[in-house]
Amino acid sequence: MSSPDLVPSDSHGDVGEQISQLMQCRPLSEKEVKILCDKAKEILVDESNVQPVKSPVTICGDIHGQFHDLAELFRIGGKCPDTNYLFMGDYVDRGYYSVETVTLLVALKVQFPQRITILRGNHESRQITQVYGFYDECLRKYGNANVWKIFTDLFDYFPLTAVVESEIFCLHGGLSPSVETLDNIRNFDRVQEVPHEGPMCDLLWSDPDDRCGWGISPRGAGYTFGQDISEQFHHTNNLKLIARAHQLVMDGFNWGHEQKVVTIFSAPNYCYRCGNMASIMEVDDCNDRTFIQFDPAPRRGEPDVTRRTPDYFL
Ligand SMILES: [Mn+2]
Repeated sequence: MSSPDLVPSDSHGDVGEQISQLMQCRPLSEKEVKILCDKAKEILVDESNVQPVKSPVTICGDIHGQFHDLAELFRIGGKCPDTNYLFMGDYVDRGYYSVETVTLLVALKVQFPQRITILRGNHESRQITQVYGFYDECLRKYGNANVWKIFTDLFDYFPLTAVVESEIFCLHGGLSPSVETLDNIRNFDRVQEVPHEGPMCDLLWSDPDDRCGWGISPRGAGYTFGQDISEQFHHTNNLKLIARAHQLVMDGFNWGHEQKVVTIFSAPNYCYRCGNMASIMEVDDCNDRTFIQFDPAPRRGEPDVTRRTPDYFL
């Protein structure tokens, strides 16, 4: 049974119109989602496991269904396609608007395939989304699990990693003891559910650590990796930086391993209660990097709903 009050009628299949509708936080119909995801699959299937990306580009971390904060991100970072974007996964779960968030990003991918790259996070998975909110949200908003099935089938096609100008290696989690070179990553078949172990799992689950070498991850998936591991990976693959997401950091970004690794987190006040700032990393056409931090967008129903003067550049 559909929920007509929650899901507006078809916007006639025009992706530009759908993007306008989604920017107002109004989800598409199930039929529109199916057509949109079919188009997205045709684009994503041709992308590499290590998708090459050109600068300038703005690199973003976890969003987790915080739609109004994603709108704020576009307000301060610039709209796509005026600004090129690289998102490093975890679009769904936790927040209340996973449907609108992931549909908007997929619609932007379809409309501007050269302007936005959307990598896979550990939450872009059938198993994880059944526990952390996306599945339930789809049931609530559409009355059945069809939209959840359509999206989780599409997630299998999302690229796992990207490299900006052969310098910045971007991925959701981190390194893997089974991966020495970028060619190792290029050579495996990513079109599958995120496995419980192995290189594809590690890339989406691992975290950098202060301890040297490989460690057992407290998450129960992936590994921790030390500065020695990061340095060896940079050396082998002629890289300058690993940009990754996956961990809440209170300033929105956090350097590790003597600036060989940076964590970027783009969900301000994560889960509407963590009190953290969010950030995005702009890489300009000289490959110079600037972080822009931002606060949560005002939420409906909260006392302060007026727009504040932006102080993001302080
Ligand atoms: Mn994650």
